Amino acid sequence: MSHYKLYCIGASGNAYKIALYLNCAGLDWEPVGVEFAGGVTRETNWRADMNIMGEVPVLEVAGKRMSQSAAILLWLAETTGKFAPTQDERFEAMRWLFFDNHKFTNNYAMHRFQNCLTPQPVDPAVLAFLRSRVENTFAIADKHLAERPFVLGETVTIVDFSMAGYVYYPATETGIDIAEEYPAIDAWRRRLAALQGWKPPYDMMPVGTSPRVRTS
Ligand SMILES: N[C@@H](CCC(=O)N[C@@H](CS)C(=O)NCC(=O)O)C(=O)O
Repeated sequence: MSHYKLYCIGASGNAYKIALYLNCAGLDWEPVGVEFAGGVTRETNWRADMNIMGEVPVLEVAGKRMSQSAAILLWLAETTGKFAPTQDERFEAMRWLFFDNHKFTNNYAMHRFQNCLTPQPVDPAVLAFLRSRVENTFAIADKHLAERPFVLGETVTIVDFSMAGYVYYPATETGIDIAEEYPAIDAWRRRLAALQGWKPPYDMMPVGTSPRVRTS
């Protein structure tokens, strides 16, 4: 049995943050599928046993279960030393992790969900609102990444894995073409994709049940 068990689904970019970290760090891990599309994360027992917050990812290590990708990444960096920010970088790491959770990942993931994962097409006004939030946030990250190879500077850290959660899902799902619209984010994600251990999300987590991707 692997040391790290990641409860996840292919469609979850928040889970991908952890999967990508574990694989690039060369750690002994396995993805464990969650029946997400069947609604298991809403069940009382699942919440009691796995995560009171009703979300994936959950990381299990030696009987301990943890949720919230940023908290998990911080814990992994502290316990393994891999891709850890230096002491001097700690404040900056937290700043970008909060920015990622509140805006960078959140707006993009919401836009993708409404674009292709809801059972029925949504009101175009909803997509327009979320797109404007993504544009604002991605412009900030694009400017930042135009001036340095990785989020904290010269070295890959957990912050890069956090912000990379959704950037490899196809533009047909997200409805936003990073390669076309955000050249610095595109160059950054290609630098990360050159890391040993990198794989795209659905290859990294071919488990569980994800919501069906709508094509119209
Ligand atoms: N801030 C959380 C977000 C986790 C999250 O939103 N997970 C989604 C899948 S990507 C989920 O399980 N959603 C279920 C729900 O909101 O009911 C993290 O970083 O782990």
